Amino acid sequence: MEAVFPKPRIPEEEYIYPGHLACPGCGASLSMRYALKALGPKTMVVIPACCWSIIAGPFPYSTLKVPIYHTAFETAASVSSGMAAALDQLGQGDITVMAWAGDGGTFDIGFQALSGAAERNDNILYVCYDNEAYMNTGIQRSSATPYGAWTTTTPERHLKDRPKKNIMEIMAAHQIPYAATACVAYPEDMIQKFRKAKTIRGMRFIHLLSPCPPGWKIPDDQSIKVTRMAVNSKAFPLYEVEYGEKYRITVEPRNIPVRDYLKVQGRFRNLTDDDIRNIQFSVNKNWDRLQKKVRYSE
Ligand SMILES: Cc1ncc(C[n+]2csc(CCOP(=O)(O)OP(=O)(O)O)c2C)c(N)n1
Ligand code: SF4
Repeated sequence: MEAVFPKPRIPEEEYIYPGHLACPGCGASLSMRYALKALGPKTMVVIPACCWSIIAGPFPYSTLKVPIYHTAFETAASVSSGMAAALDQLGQGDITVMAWAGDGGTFDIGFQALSGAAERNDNILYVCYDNEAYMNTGIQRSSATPYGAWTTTTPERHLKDRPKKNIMEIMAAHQIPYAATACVAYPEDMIQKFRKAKTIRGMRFIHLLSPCPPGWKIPDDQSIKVTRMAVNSKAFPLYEVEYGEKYRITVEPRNIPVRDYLKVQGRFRNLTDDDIRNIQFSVNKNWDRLQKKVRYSE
């Protein structure tokens, strides 16, 4: 008898053309593909300087079937706020304005504009695709780079010695209507979060872990597997926060040791057993804290 498979819940419509300029296995390009499947054609995308400035292609070409506005590194949020206000004035407030920035453009250089937009509760969807370094300019450390990672500015014997900035907690502290983490290894979860974000008015923030084979030093065909390990080791929990206080875990992790996630990536090749124990300790601590917040929300 022929097997009957359930209908996939991922929309079939494509808003990204094949043949774009990302490296093979790039999580940031797949992230955009899923995001637009969820948001649909009434979307405008604002892109500051980052890998996506290249992936989108040189003017007048475009990888996307929706409009893109390329802007300066630090201005994704302020440009998006202005566009959303203008669309409101034109009676086109049903268009989703999506800022789409890397971790450098979000955690670091674009942070002031992002915090301003969040404090004003501007009507934008701000998405950070986080590949945990400044990849476009050759793998330099950002404040999203995890403790112990190799980058060109945190080379061997000078590995990153500070923890990753907790951007979700910072955004939650602005008490914005919606903040969520997501990743390409769980596309249904990701699409559900983008759909939810689309229905909310005001500031929405989505933090996407986006694997980068050259930056993480993994084979091109391992991006999804490695990202799934990030979730299952609790290094990158999948959850959402409403108005800064209602926390919900959306994918229950399988509880694998963080060592398994670190060991498959060349950027963590220099870690000692002690380093890995310390990382496991802080992953456990963050996970406990998150669970307490979930319990407090109930
Ligand atoms: C004000 C300013 N400083 C530096 C640069 C050079 N620059 C372009 S892209 C980039 C790195 C972007 O990193 P990230 O936001 O993490 O995105 P990714 O490259 O990883 O996609 C830098 C430093 C710039 N364009 N503008
Ligand atoms: S460097 Fe990394 S983020 Fe940039 S296009 Fe290549 S795989 Fe994607």
